[in-house]
Amino acid sequence: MRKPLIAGNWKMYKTPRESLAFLEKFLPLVEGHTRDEIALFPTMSSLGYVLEATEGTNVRAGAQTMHWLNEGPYTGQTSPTMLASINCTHVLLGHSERRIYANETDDMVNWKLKAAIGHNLVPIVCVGETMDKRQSGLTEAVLRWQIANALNGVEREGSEKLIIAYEPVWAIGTGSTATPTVVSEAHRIIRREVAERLGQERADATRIIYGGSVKPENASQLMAQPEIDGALVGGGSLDAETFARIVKYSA
Ligand code: G2H
Repeated sequence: MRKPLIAGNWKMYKTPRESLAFLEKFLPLVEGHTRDEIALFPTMSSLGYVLEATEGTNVRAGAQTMHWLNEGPYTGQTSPTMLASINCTHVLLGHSERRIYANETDDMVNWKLKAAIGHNLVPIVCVGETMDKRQSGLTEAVLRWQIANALNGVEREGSEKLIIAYEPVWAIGTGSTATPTVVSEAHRIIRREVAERLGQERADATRIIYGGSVKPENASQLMAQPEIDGALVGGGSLDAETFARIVKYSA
């Protein structure tokens, strides 16, 4: 039984003050909600405040990225040790915006995943094809390649917390959500590849969530698919009431 995860990726939005104002509205709206896990991914400047304000609630918080090393001369970076030291529990890895704008490679995602596992963080590895690749019939090849590289050298033991987010690049922030059928097919490809790398049992237990223009209007249809174990929500997570409706799959 895979418990769904509904995660809000705030990208480069919200000051600490705005983050806390969101929580003041959001926490009462989802109080007592246990059907799904809920997590928020604020900017690094807000993360400490959000972690403190969500302590003891049913809402977790994580980082949008991290470095794979524990410390060093890497200006602008935050390490897994630093995240763990502020009781941060989750981390997004390889989001397509990191791959595109910060030149994050499959190798880096792999190093980061191993570091996250080593620090007992919940890693959410993002994969997804561009429209170009989909139109060239290369969706399966891209997804298998990204998963195979991310999991290179990752052992079954220790990968219990692994979550994969399928985020087709063409559906991100565009308003055009992938249909439940398209998403389910992609999730099946991903699960098969995870099974090849980590065994069927681990693959069956691994949550695969969908991201790309998830909104209250399409959440229930997506979440009704047995292959979809949750959502990674960008734009739809910025407003407390809207995100609470997504958490409750209520249009
Ligand atoms: C995909 C998603 C959140 P949005 O990036 O990770 O964003 O819901 O705005 O498409």
